Amino acid sequence: VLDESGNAAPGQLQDSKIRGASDGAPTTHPALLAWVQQVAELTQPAAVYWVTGSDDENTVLTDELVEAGTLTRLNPETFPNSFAAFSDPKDVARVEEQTFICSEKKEDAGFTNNWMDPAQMRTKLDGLFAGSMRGRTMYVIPFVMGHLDAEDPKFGVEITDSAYVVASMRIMARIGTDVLRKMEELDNAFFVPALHSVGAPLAEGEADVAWPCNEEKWIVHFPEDRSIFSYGSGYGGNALLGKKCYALRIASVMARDEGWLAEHMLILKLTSPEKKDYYVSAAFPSACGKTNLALLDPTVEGWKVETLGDDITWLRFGHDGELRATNPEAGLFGVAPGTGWSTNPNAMRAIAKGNSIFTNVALTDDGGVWWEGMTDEVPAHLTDWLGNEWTPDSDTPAAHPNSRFCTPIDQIDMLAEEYHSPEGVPVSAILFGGRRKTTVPLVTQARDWTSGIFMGSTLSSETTAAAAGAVGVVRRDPMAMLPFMGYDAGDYLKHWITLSGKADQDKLPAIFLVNWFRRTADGGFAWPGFGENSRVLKWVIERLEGKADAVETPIGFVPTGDSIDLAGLDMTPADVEAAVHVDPAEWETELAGIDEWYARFGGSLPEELSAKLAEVKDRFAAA
Ligand code: GTP
Ligand code: SPV
Ligand code: MN
Repeated sequence: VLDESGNAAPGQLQDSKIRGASDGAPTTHPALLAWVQQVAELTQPAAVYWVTGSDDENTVLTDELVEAGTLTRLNPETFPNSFAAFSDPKDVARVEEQTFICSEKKEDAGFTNNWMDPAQMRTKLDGLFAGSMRGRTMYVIPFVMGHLDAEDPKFGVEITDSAYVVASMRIMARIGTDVLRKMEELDNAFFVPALHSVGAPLAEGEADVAWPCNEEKWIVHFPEDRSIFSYGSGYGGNALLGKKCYALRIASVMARDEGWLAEHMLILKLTSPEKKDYYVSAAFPSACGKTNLALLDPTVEGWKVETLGDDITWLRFGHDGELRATNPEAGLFGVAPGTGWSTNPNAMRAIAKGNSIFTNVALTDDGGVWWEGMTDEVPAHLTDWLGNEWTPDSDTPAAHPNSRFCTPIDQIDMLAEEYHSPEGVPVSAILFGGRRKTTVPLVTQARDWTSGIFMGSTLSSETTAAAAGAVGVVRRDPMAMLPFMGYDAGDYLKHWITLSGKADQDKLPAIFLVNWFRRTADGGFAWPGFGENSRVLKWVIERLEGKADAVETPIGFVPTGDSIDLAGLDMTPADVEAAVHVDPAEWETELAGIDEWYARFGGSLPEELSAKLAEVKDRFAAA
């Protein structure tokens, strides 16, 4: 049953009751062995399986998931080695109401996070996890966020009772035996323990359901311990614990303590017609356009875009004082609806190579997948994400609005080679953006670095289907991190200010605020978006080069009507002027909203930012 490394062979399991979870385990890492043993005793799985990450193992696991009805195998000719999963209809998005930061002190979690006393929470979790894996296999997934050969690799181990999570984590992160060996080599390195259970134990002989989960869901972080507990959900950011839970919430706390930044950002590389390379990071809230911008197919003449990351960026000031960005992930967990051959051909080409897991999309009659916006032509017949017959006359969407594709990042043809470099890339510009129908211009350049942090701190956006709850409500989402800051929001903003204050001020990136979602009076988009956003990127870079014109407004610099390249686009400079218009009446309301927002920070708001707010108000008053 065990191979030479002492691991169970693919598809064969260790029986935890007979031998104990750590007997025959493929590691000598003492803290890991002890934790696995302790979790097995608490959760009582039928078997323990140490994940190697091999292709054979993945084949066995996905075969089992197909057998169990969790995965549907797609047509191998059109979607090789690809699968569709359909979740419980009540388990379709991150659950922010049930997400907790259990710091020792309540004020360290801050007003943006749910908090519970850690001792009380531990008692609660012990109760929930006791016996929670009965009748199931407990999988142990060693993983690293970022590069295995990074200077200080960030290890984690996820224990989960969901094979769907194992198959998805294999796409989203570097996992398995190589990681385990590296942890051992580095003196049995520290790892973030991340415990996940769908919270659906099986009694002897009880049949399983396709998507086990629990009505009760808890996504809990202990920032001081650097540990994660997730109970009751099998979906995305709730369950793939390397992603939001580790690489943002826990990593943001590590970053605060170690002097770097963990951000909800994409990274892209732009090459100008003069063959100069620039790297741009952009923070937009969930389902507000990061993946689309990262994979942009430029429409503007002579410019090239390559991608490095689409969701999470770790930023460090390098030895030369420049801000360097890396992507800690290995896959895309992208919003399916709106991703199509016309809007995002690079994503479509990556998906078409196979090796993908789709969740809550619709199925075509020939064993493929479909979602709203994938093709201009709507199929005459589909099976919708709920398993119902669907035709274009149906009045519900075929795919859930938060349906996702999960695809290895190295299947992207336009992946920049620098993705593979642990040193990362120097960032020239940072964009903050949100989804706003009014008020916020297409693009605004911050007057200076601190004004840019002010823009980030007041970022606002309409809520989307990426989180459970109402959609379309405007909320403040500082640096697009509202659901992902692992500590007090004021301290988080202060960290941006103090960290950058120590950096080489001449090398700080320029900061811009963007809004692809502004509407015109007739309700249409004021800007065509998607590939056309390359025209805005061109303006951004030309601002850095001192080549593009701008108009000064109280909130910063916006393009003149003719400084945005409109060649080949059915738009006029007057349309650009409308898209970047700063309306004093709208801004009066906006500034009142910012006042309310800042009031919520109490004493923890950095005074540099209240000073910036006063400055913007003065500029409006003087205008
Ligand atoms: P998360 O993965 O949830 O963090 O989302 P994301 O920020 O990567 O958003 P994504 O790029 O997946 O886009 C979300 C939705 O916004 C999709 O339905 C897109 O079609 C739509 N979208 C993205 N970019 C644009 C744009 O430039 N203009 C318009 N109108 N819609 C866009
Ligand atoms: C987001 O909601 O920002 C996502 C999807 O990227 S999830 O992984 O579910 O967090
Ligand atoms: Mn995201």
